[in-house]
Amino acid sequence: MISIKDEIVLITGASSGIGASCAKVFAQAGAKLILAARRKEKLQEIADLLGKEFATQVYLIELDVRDRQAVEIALNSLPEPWQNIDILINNAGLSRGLSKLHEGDFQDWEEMIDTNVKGLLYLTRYVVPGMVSRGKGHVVNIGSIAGRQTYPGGNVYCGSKAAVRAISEGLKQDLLGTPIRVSCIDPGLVETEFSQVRFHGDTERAEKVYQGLTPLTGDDVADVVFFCVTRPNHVNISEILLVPVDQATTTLVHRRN
Ligand code: NDP
Ligand code: 8X3
Repeated sequence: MISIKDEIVLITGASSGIGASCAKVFAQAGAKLILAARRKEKLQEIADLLGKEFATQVYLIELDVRDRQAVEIALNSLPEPWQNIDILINNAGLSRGLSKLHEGDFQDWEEMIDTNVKGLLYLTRYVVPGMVSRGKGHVVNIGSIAGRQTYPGGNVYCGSKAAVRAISEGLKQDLLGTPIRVSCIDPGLVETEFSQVRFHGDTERAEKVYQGLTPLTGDDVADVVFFCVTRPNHVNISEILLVPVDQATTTLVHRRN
């Protein structure tokens, strides 16, 4: 296992769920964190907690990853000690709705594609050149089981995550010959704010997604991200699919009630 002490880790979507769990696991190991999301007050709470618990140095960016110019400005205006990003965790993402494609909502589609695909591309495009010129770096993209298996009503979300998978593979190929590593982590059901967001705050519907089964937690996924990043430098874990024991495929799940 390699040490990530004092490495600079940029995590998008760090205000909740998997991103917040990644922040904790990397803080515990002594990394310096750049945390990005739209809800700065949530980021601030996490930074305060990590500062108290692990004396973590944290730099916060209030950022909408869909806004290319904002991404460019945020990255170009990083204070000097924060500029050399060692690890990029492209985690910001969301699903909206579960409609049939031919009845789908245009705004939902745009939100998913702009966040999950274009946002990930923007971050990657602005961060990876520095990694290449320094000869050091790791990009971890959070994909999904949904990028491997489409389910009814999943159409555009599944398409966006299939794109994450293809983009991760493309980036790995394009970086061949450099020491930069690229991993795509594809979780199954993880209980976070994900379903709340998908169903626009309908808590009852969101809770049903996890009813009668034991879902993954954000911490479970963060452990896997941490494992990938701390392998020896010559080892690249290209992809991982992790699911709860109660989930076999996107639609085949075991519920106890
Ligand atoms: P959460 O809703 O708990 O977290 C999503 C994070 O993404 C939040 O921090 C949110 O922050 C951020 N985010 C959303 N849109 C934007 C944006 N435009 N700009 C910046 N940040 C944004 O869900 P999860 O933790 O579950 O989701 C994290 C990733 O994991 C996503 O990519 C999701 O697709 C993926 N995933 C989730 C699974 C699950 O079952 N939960 C399974 C497989 C993959 P804010 O609102 O403050 O901007
Ligand atoms: C989230 C998992 O199956 O709800 O990516 O789409 S799923």
